[in-house]
Amino acid sequence: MLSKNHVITLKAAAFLSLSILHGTGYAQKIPSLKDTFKKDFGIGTALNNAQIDERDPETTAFIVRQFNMATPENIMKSALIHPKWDTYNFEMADKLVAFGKKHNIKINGHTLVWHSQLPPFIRGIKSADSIRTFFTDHIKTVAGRYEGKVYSWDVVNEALNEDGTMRKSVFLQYLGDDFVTEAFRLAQQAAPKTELYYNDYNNEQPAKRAGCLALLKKVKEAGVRIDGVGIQGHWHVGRVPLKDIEESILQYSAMGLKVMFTELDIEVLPRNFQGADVGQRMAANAQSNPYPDALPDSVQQQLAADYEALFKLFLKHKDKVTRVTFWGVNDGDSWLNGWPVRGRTNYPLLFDRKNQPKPAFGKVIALKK
Ligand code: 9MR
Repeated sequence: MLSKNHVITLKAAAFLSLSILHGTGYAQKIPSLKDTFKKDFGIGTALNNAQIDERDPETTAFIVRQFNMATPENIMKSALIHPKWDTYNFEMADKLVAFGKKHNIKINGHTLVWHSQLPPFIRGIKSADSIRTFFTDHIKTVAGRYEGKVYSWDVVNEALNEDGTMRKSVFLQYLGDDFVTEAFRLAQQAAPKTELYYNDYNNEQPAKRAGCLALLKKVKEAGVRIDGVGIQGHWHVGRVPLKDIEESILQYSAMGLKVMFTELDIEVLPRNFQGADVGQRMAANAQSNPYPDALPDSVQQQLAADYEALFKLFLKHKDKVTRVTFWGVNDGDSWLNGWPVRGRTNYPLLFDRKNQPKPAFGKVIALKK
């Protein structure tokens, strides 16, 4: 039987070890992803406003130790950076560039042309001329401003449907099929020294991949520069399509493109569809948030095995894969806590809500030991 004093002592000891774990220097005690994969590929993360603002010094130290590349999760999207027809708001994007410079983190701009998160004034435009003016001014202004300041751009994001045909976006509707080539042409003029990429989700799936290969071939055949393709990598635990991913690495790189995994996370909660179409939602029910307190060990182990298999594959093709970016620093930051059902507790990344490494982190690091 433990006495009351013993219990207090035990609690104090637990508290002390936790404080040591979280205190100054904690970030330095665990292995670093970017150092571990230094000779293989870049390791990136998505950054939100609080992280770019460096509101918490421990978080900043953690980010700087783990990652050497970063993509803004939202602040460079057109609704935020170009809120009105003739008004741009560069404040946060400038801060991000300064963050990257200060901490030696390469920035991937995200994104110049996307059908989602468009400024509200777009809805009022009903002429091809005006859409073309917006499209041209936007690319020239934003890509031009950050030339020499960002390392790369996701020039066009998510232009394809699941069957490989072109998505019916406002750009397709008013500018026609060639808008993708035109976007790269404009980006190339405004940012001749910046790497230019096409980015999408599910573009490792055979039908969408075929459409993606054809689209990117068209850009190349027009004599316009495109440097790489991003496979976002929003996958599901126990169902990571390794074979399709490997085929995709081989086929995209055979076209002379760098291959990147740009928004990696592995969903562990129930979902009745695959992908990352932000327009899709799911109704909440009694089963939709099964792990509000902790991830069961069996799922944790499956998640670890999935990440291990993925990184094994990335390493096998390290001559073709140039970057692996996680869509968030830790589980608490992930957009998957709010989509496609609001208010869930999700566990898709390598670090838990306190930036503690999960078993998946250990498996990934162990591949290089
Ligand atoms: O993670 C982003 C989330 O905070 C936004 O609410 C959402 C809105 O569209 O966009 C998320 O990021 C998306 C990325 O920009 C493009 N691919 C899918 C990502 C997840 O939805």
